[in-house]
Amino acid sequence: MVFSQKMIERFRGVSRLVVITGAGISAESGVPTFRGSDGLWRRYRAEDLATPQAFQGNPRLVWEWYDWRRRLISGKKPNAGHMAIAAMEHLFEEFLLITQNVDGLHRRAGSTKLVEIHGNLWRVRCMGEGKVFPNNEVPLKEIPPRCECEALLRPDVVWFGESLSEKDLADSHMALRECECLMVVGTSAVVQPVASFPTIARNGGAFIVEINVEPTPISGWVDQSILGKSGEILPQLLESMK
Ligand code: BV8
Repeated sequence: MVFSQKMIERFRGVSRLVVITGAGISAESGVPTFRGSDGLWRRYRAEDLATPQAFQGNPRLVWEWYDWRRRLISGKKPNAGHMAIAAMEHLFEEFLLITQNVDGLHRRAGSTKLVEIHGNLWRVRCMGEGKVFPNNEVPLKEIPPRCECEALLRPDVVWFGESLSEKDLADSHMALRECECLMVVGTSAVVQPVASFPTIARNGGAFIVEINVEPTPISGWVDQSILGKSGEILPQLLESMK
């Protein structure tokens, strides 16, 4: 993959980088995406099951879906794309990774400067007391799982129709406004409010690069749209940044 000279020079001069990732970055780890043709989850349509209403109506079904995803993800590992992003956080004075993924693979790859803006399916939240704690049981011992206080536990993720954490939004908006370069990797750029994050960076004057295997609604206006697999492109991009 040959990057434009303009892009390589642009990266070399950058001290503040933000990266946004979606399900596509985990595809090469064998984790299906939500909306792609390979998406095993299309049978379940995230929009139908990842909602408070679905959980209220049938917590068992929703937890069976998450238990199935947790079992699938537990057998996968971060790919070269996750590893490259983890390495990038040491190359820039200011770096933030904003991931929509709840699979935990960025953390396992070593990323520390990250916002898991849709939560993490390896954490659970008590519906009674609101307490959040890790749960790595694979498979879950009981479905739906319950807290010691007897209340139902839910996955500590942001469902459709739920607001994102104010702190995550504030941290993300500040980084997007101030960054000199934004990389948008492996997202169909349709789920709000993250789908509007590239516009915040553009309004702040950032150079925007997209990496995806197919065009998305932002491909037409970003500075550089790279068509390719993130697991192949990101390691090459990392080399060109050094
Ligand atoms: C909110 C966690 C304020 C759970 C997820 C009506 C009622 C209520 C809300 C709405 C409404 N209409 C619109 C909304 C807003 C809604 C929304 O955006 N809906 C969409 C469907 C239009 N958003 C919300 O509800 C958000 N909250 O707005 O709060 C509010 C409150 C009340 C009422 C109104 C507003 C909350 C959204 C968060 C939902 N939670 N996940 C879980 O995962 O179980 S979203 C889910 O989608 C995942 O997080 C996922 O990451 C995310 C985005 O999808 P992508 O990551 O982009 O994945 P996708 O499969 O789509 O695309 C993969 C891409 O990778 C593709 O482009 C593919 O080409 C590419 N790719 C594939 N392989 C590779 C690759 N690229 C590179 N390399 C490869 N190898």
